[in-house]
Amino acid sequence: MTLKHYIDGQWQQSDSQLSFVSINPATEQPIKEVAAGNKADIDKAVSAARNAFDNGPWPRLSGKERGAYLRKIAALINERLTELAKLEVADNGKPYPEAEWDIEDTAGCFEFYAGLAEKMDEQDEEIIELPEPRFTSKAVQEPVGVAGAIIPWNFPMLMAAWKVAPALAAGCTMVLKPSEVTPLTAIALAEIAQQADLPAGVLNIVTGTGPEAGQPLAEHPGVDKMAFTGSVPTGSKIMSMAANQVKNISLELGGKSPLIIFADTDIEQAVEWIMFGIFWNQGQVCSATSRVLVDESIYPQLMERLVAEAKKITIGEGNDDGVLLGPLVNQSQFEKVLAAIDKGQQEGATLAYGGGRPEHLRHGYYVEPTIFTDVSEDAWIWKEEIFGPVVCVKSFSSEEQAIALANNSRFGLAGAVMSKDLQRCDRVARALRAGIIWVNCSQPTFVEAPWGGYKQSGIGRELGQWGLNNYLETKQITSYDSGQPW
Ligand code: TXE
Repeated sequence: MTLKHYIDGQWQQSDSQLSFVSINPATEQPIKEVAAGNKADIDKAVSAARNAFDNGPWPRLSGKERGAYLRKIAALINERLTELAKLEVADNGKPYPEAEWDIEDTAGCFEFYAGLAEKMDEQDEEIIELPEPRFTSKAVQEPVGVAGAIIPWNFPMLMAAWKVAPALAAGCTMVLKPSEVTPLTAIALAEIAQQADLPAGVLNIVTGTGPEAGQPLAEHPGVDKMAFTGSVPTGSKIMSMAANQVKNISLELGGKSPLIIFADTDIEQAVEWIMFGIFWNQGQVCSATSRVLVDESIYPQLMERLVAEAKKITIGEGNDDGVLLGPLVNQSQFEKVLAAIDKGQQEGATLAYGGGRPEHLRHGYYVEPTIFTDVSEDAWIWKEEIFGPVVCVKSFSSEEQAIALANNSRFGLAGAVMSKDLQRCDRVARALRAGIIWVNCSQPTFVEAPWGGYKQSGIGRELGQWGLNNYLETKQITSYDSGQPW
């Protein structure tokens, strides 16, 4: 049975009558057939969202009422936690414990934005002090309207939540297109929305490819705002499509995030954060620690410990006990990562560990944890996002050199610094040109704190109050009270 689109509160077949197959990357076997959406499906979904926004109750409900729906969604996600985590493992390949964090965080994201929706009732307007006593002015916040969201495959359900939860909290209605690589938990989210009695048209989910379903969504004149997470080239296309209609956009794109390790850092801790930073989710993380800069005085010891720990990583099917590294998400990502490793070797970098498909795994898109050293600053593998379990390690001789090396990138999503000298950490954190900086750690992400990139890593911030603001317009209302007008 082909899984359908969720449009206007109903399960609808695709206009195309076509479907595509979602593949389990550990077995390379099909999981489910999913409707292949096209422009006609997107048109239907956008008119449902438009109607729900223009004529339906959603934007007119109080924040408390919207918050109650979001809390119900969170509760239903938590009720299905194990099942959803298993679905994520099957569709994406990640180890089960990581999938469980994702689903817990997905529920947490809906809870958090329920809280912000509730607060909106009290913070409905801000009075503005004017130098002119004859006038009073206030700023009010209103939902942007119909929001479109296009998301990737690395954290399928969590990335849906990062967009759906704040949009709905703000009073927007939404059309979501999940990645064609991992559509299954987004479809489960639609079931949950239906079970939570979310009014029809508030959340619509159309599955399909980027060109067939994503592009008509981004180009649609009925969409007031586009939110996108994915690659730089696709983000750039979305930006051009939005430009034609001067559409509000937010983009969360790739990265090549550095971790700077100073000589006074505990080497064992440094190794732990590097390993987590680059190997969790198979390195398919926009903020992954893909460049490591180490003070030259501790470089040899750190490399020795890093390689020793990488050797211990258990690779295998995400549901198996003790597995730390699952398969990459699909064949194309597998080939892309192996080609990048090849390129690194051709460019003259030293392969300190890994570099291929593990010999004992004959099926599945598995790549060993891979560590490169002697990487030149001009090397492709130093500059470009690989999006796999591949880390480049380089030494430095001064703080200035470390900062310069870290900042010499077209990306600026995240960065990290480790040292016992907290003043130095703060100095370096401020000098790094990136939107997220971790001190003495790497990767921990909190729904309360802003998330987004500098430079080509994107535009705008998600999460926290910043995430809600993405879906709000600010309106000025100024009144003439009394006295001489001019
Ligand atoms: O990304 P795309 P892909 C990076 C990572 C990865 C590379 C390619 O380096 O190797 O991107 O991955 C939709 N109009 N990241 O090809 O194309 C597509 O259907 C509208 C980093 O999967 O950006 C999917 O839903 N939509 C990233 C979404 O865009 C289009 C996470 C992302 O796919 C479209 C993922 C079009 N013309 C990959 N073409 C991160 N920042 O976390 C595609 N899409």
